[in-house]
Amino acid sequence: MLRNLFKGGDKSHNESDAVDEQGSWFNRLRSGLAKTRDQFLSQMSGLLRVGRKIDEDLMEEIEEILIQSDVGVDTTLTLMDNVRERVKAEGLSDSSELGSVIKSEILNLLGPDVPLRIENEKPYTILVLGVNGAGKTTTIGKLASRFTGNGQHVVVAAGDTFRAAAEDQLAIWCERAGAELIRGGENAEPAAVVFDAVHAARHRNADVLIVDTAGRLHTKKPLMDELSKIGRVMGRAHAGAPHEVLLVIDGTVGQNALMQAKIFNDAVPITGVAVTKLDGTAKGGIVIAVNAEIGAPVKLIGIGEKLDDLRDFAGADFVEALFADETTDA
Ligand SMILES: Nc1nc2c(ncn2[C@@H]2O[C@H](COP(=O)(O)OP(=O)(O)OP(=O)(O)O)[C@@H](O)[C@H]2O)c(=O)[nH]1
Ligand SMILES: [Mg+2]
Repeated sequence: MLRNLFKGGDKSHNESDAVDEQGSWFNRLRSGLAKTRDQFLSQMSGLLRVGRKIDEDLMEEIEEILIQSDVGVDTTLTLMDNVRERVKAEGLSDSSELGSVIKSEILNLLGPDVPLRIENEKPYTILVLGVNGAGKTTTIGKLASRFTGNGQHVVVAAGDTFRAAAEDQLAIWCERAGAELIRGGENAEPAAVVFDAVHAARHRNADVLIVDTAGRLHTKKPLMDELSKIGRVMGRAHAGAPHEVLLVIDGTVGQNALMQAKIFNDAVPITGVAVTKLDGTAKGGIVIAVNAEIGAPVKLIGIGEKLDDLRDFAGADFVEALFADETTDA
């Protein structure tokens, strides 16, 4: 069943299912992150072997690996400052003791897990932003399936009206998911389409409204103006909307994605981030930097193109998967 594909998406499954799901979920996560892990862990495990003294040279080598994995300079420095403090406070001297400290400091930076959940708000409105090709429409399709699989009534707004193909792609996903699509046609005013969609969702007593938007021209002011207008229009049509502003980031883009995020955040304050395409990159370290740099938690990660490859982000699982090799307890 569809809802079983999403971790935590179904409260009714029994415990053995949960264990199977958990096991295969972790393996999928592990293989989805293989490229990042291979680069990260192979270098890291060499450094963290027993018998090497913890000194500044070692710390700098670790910093280099983190930066190469696209954790980013600022976040890496913060992380390693925290690690240095722990080493001092706990009087650690052997490099083999560092792994668990690094893991727990990464977890600290990630902050608590904040999964995307439909709260008691009808309709719960999700505005999806991100640059061209980041994975917005795909993520919306996967989310719509997840919600309809849970028996929720879903309306999707085709706010990307710049090209007909964008609506058609969304229409296919909606049909597959059993969600209702509100579209205005090519070149319709996006804010007007979204306004109609909020009213339609209210009128039909929908549980969830998800709004797709255009991604191109993110450096040009008109698109950002258009996005803030969409945000304002949603709030006018339904108090409190948008409840979730989900920024979709392409994990293969690396640090540039964080720069883009700041521009989007100025247009509409972001409440959560989905990092897609982690299966295609060795630079998955970007996930560690998101919360520290954007101030919004990673809520979803994409580790492939299949429906169940969009996952709730769980920091502890992510860190374990990053460090897990054959000799590590998963
Ligand atoms: N490998 C992989 N591919 C993904 C993932 N998520 C999305 N994609 C692919 O990325 C491509 C772009 O995704 P879209 O959803 O069309 O991106 P978009 O942000 O809507 O793009 P625009 O509408 O052009 O702004 C598609 O081919 C998706 O299948 C993922 O987690 N892993
Ligand atoms: Mg799209």
